[in-house]
Formats: sequence, structure tokens, C-alpha cells
Amino acid sequence: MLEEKRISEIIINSFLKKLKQCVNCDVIVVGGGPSGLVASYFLARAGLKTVLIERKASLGGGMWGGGMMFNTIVVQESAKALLKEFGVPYTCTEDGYLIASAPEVTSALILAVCKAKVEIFTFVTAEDVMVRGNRISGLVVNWTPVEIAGFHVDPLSLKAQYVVDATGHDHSVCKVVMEKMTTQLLTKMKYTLKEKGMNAELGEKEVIRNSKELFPGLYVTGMAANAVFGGHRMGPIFGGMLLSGEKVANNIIRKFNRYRKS
Ligand code: 48F
Repeated sequence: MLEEKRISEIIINSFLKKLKQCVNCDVIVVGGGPSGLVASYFLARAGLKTVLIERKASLGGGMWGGGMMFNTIVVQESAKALLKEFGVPYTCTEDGYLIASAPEVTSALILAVCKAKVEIFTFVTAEDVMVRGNRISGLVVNWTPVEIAGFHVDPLSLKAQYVVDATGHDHSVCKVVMEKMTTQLLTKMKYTLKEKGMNAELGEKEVIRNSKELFPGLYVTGMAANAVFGGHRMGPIFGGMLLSGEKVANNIIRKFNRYRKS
């Protein structure tokens, strides 16, 4: 016999177990768009305890929409290996662009992230960072509906060695850090907080270059990186997003490996 009370117990217990396990983790990735999905996949696959926070109900960010809701994803040749890594079928144009279906790419990335055992929290918004000395030491989170309703409800905090801002054009985590932290380190960084207009060629190169550690303990990837460092937007071409997520994951993995050896 199916018992409603038992179903509720199962949901509550399993969610609380997951939440408790995530109050202390290696890396928190904020934002489940292409860059955040790729970053969290590689981090978890390297054995790091990785949590993915997404403010909306579903992962995928801007990928579902393709270009102006034409649900086709275009990727350049340099990101072909990543499409293969995620088992995404694609076709090639004569001039070297790769074409894939937006629902297929998006769901393949999400499934890979789930299989890599990334702990996923949807409906959760990053509203601030945790700080210890001159370093980011975790993330402050709340339910998205609390944020939307403007309720006065205090958040919870999750401890992490690294936080990755993959929040797209919003660059919400970096914005908070730049507003609140006025250290010498930040004043030395050449950030502008002014994303430039559309230039696919430049934007795609810049997004990879700009994906890096902005502040001790805080990395930025994807469109957030161009928003922070004044790169161009690139519109509906997705190779740079995938490659920037991979770059940031590799940088963090190297840091953990160095720490483990020392
Ligand atoms: O916007 P999004 O897809 O970011 P991305 O990985 O990719 C950008 C492309 O989609 C596209 C583009 C193409 O080349 O330029 O725009 O850089 O995904 C960002 C995700 O972060 C979530 C948001 O809901 C989206 O799913 N997000 C934003 N702010 C927060 C957040 C926040 N404060 N807390 C949690 N999630």
C-alpha cells in the first residue's frame, strides 16, 4: 500500500541528507548554464566534492534557447572534443561549424553532470559569499522564491575551498565580491564590469582568456568572465562557453593536486 506520509518522509530525509553532506565541500559552482555544467562535470570527475547551485527550476541556462528560440546550437571546431566527450551527435557545415540540437546538447550535459555525482540544488540563489581573512571560503544561499518575494529570511552558508561564478551575463557572485571587498588585489585587477557589444570572433577568444581566479578562492567562467573583464558578447555560439568551463575546472584541479602533493 502506498502511504502519503511515507513518501513525504522519504523526500524530506533524502534531501536533508544531501544538504547536510554539502555544507562542507571542495567546490561550489554557481549557475547551471553551459560553462557551469562543463566545469562541475570535470571537477566531480576528478574526485572533488562538487556542488552545483542553480536559481531556476532547471539546469541548462541559455542553451535551451539556441539563438532567438531557434533551438539549434552552433559550436566551432576547437570545441569538437567536448561534444564528443559528452556523446552529443552533431553535423558539420562545409565551412567548419558544428551543428547540434539544443535539447540534445543540454540534456547530454545535464545527464553527464548527474552521472559524475555532482550534487545539484535547483531553486537556490547565491546571494553572498563567505569570507575568511582575504579569501572566499564558501557561499551564502537562499531559496529563489524568498529572493523573488523579497521576504526577510536569513540565508544558510555552505563552506567550500573554491567558488566558481558561472552565472552568465549577471556575474552575480563576482558583483557581490567586487562591491564588498576592497583589497589591493582587486584594485590591481583590470576588470571593467562593462560587457562589450557583439563580436563572436573576439568574444569567444576573450571568454577563455578571462576565465580565471578573480579573487583568492573565487573563479569566474563563461559569459560572467566577459562581463567582469569587459569582453564582448558573442551571441549564440557555444564553443567558448564549454571550453571556458573546462579551463576553470582544470585550473582548480591542478591547485588541489598541488596541495595534495605538498
Ligand atoms: O546564462 P548561462 O547560460 O551562462 P553561461 O554558462 O552561458 C552563456 C550562454 O548561455 C549565452 C551566451 C552564448 O554564448 O552568451 O548567454 O555563461 O547560465 C547562467 C545560469 O546561472 C544561473 C541562471 O539561472 C542560469 O541558469 N544564475 C544566475 N545568477 C544566479 C544563478 C545566482 N545568483 N544563483 C544561482 N544561479
